[in-house]
Parts: sequence; C-alpha cells; structure tokens
Amino acid sequence: MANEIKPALKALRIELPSWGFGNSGTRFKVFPQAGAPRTLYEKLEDAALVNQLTGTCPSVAIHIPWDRVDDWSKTIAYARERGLAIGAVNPNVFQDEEYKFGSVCHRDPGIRRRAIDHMLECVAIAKQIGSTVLSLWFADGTNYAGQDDIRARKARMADALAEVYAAMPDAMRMLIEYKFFEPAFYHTDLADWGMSFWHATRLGSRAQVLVDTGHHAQGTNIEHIVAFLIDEGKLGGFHFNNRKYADDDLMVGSVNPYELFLIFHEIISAGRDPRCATTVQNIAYMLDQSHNIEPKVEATIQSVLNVQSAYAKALLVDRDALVDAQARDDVLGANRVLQNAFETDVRPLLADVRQELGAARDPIATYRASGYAERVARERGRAKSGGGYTG
Ligand code: AFD
Ligand code: MN
Ligand code: MN
Repeated sequence: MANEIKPALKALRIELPSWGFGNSGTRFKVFPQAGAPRTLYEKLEDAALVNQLTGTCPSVAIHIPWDRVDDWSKTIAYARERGLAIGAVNPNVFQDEEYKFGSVCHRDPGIRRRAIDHMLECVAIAKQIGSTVLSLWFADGTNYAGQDDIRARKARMADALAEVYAAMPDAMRMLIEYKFFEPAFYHTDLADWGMSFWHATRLGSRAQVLVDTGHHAQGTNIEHIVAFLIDEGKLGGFHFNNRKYADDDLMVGSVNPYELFLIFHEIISAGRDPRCATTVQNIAYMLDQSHNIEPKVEATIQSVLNVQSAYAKALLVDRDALVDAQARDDVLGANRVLQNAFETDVRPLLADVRQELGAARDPIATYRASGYAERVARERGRAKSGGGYTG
C-alpha cells in the first residue's frame, strides 16, 4: 500500500502565502521577528527554501498592494530561478480608511468603485503574471444591528462580483472566501459557505468557494462542507490553518490533525467518483497563516509536513473495507477503518518520498542545521513591518 500512494504524495502541491512570512500579529501586538522578509523578493527567498526542503510548494500567493512591484517580469524571473511561480492573486479591500464601513458592499458608489477597480487591477496583474486564480476575501459587514441594509449589501456584493467575473479571462477562476466574524461582528456579508456558494453559482462555473479552515465556529464539521461543495463542483480551494486562535492563524494540523485527515478523506473519496474528479484535481491547496510568536519559516515547513502527513494517512484509508462496513451498517467497523489509517506512522514513507523528490528527508532538522535563520537575521535585521498583517 505504501508504495502505491507515493505518486499521489509526490503530486501534492501546497501554495505558500507571501504574507505568512512577513511580520504580523493580533490587534493587541505585533512582535517583529529578526530576519522577517522586508520585500516580496525576500519572501520568495524564504518560500523557495520551504519548497526546496519539502518538495511540495512550488508557488506563492501574493497580496496586492503589499506585494506590488514595478516590474513583474523581474519578479517572475527571480521566482523562476528559485523554482517558484506566482500563484493566487489576493486583492486587499480592507485596509484603506475608505473601507471603514465596507468595500464592495459600502453604501457609497464611489467607494464601491474604488474596491472594484482594485479587483480589476488584480485581474490585470494575474493576467500579466500568468496566474489563474483570483482569491477574494472581504472584511465587509456591520457591527451593530440596524447599521446598514443587509439585503441592499447583498445586491451590491453580487453586482461587484459580476463585474469582476466578466473581466476575467477564460482560464481564470474566482475563489470566494467566507468568514463569519471579524472585523464585522454583527453580520458579515459573506458569513458562511452557503453565501459564497450562492454568489459562485450565480456567477458561473469559474467561480467557486474557498474554504479557510479558520473561518468556522469551533464545532463546525468542515469535512461535511467540503464533501458537499465538491459534489456540486464548487470547492475551488483551501486556506489551511487552525482555527483555535480564531483568525491570525495557527499552523494547520497543530491542534486537530484528525480534522485535516478527515477533510482529505472526503477529498480523496470524491476524487474517485468520475463526476467529481475534475473538481478535485483543481482544488487549490494554500496555507493562510499568520505566525505571531513562532518563527515563520520553520512554522511554514511544519505546516507543510502536517498537510503531507494528513494527506498520506487519508490515502491509506482502506476504501473497500469502508464501503463493506457501511453496507453492513457496521458503525464501529467503519469508524475503525478511518482510525486505522489515521494511526499509521507515515513518517518513514514521507521521508522516502521527499528524498525521491530531491527534498529533505527531515526538513526541520535540515533547516535548523542550515544556519538560514541566523543568516537572514543578520542580513535583514528586525524590520518594523514586513507587509503582513499588522494587527
Ligand atoms: C484575512 C482573512 C482571510 C484572507 C486573508 C487574506 O481572514 O483569511 O484570506 O485576510 O486576504 O485575514
Ligand atoms: Mn484566508
Ligand atoms: Mn483568515
């Protein structure tokens, strides 16, 4: 069994967020880290190392305007030399003063225009750099009952998305993220998967839902949402992290690796259904983490290892035995099939896989022994801000 799953493990691709490397924090405090990258180039340098050690992360998502550069061709060449491509483009319609009461859902058409124009600029950037994913998250919502007209805001969101969707080339997908809290706490305009799903359905086949694992209430069964969305051809991608810290986001798999395993189990099961195979093949796996107290490069490596591990265990599920137990209403037998896979020690297998990919058998040990953290701390110093979240 172990050898059979090697090709799938080697094909796994996880995109790294540029903003995961920069200094970041909560609304209480940003703790600047020595060696945090100050420019997109330095973020790409860090990402290239993560890819080199894990063999799994050949692309980097960017956030505009944090990562805006004058000459994209130079950036692409720099990335390519380091084995990287630029991945999803993330507009930012939440940090400017103008967006205090929302962006695309704002009652002022001028502010809506500003937000839409920024998203159109991101479509243009994506075209220019050959990226096929536009990844949207909105801070839009209200904090007080009565603050604005919820149905009017829904219509404004729909209009804005339609305009941006119409500007996308055929090869581009729009991934629509949802989040039920923060910075708006009374209502958010895209509060859950159902609202993103509704907008995506209305737009067309190139609009899909992005599931950020951190954006759910604590008890939510995310794997159920995943299975449902795949079945409808509407799961476009993930932002992996752990939700224990709400947002601003802990490493994926650090608190509940079993949940991550169950998510992959649903994905792999659906992938075997010819009706769902294409959707599953196109799922964009991305990290969306914001390391506040932990060293960023090492945390990113650890996150990738956690994903590799959950994926490997899910690939090991004995699906024939599962189907058989289900057919006999053997509740505990079925559950045990999953437990057995989850409890398998996949570390030796993953070490072999990484070695065969030309990556490190033990990426953390190799990283720690490399002196990279010490070198960039010396070279880059401790910058006050690094283009990540600043609280
Ligand atoms: C925010 C959101 C969301 C989004 C990210 C990038 O919580 O996770 O993906 O910004 O725009 O923190
Ligand atoms: Mn996210
Ligand atoms: Mn988030």
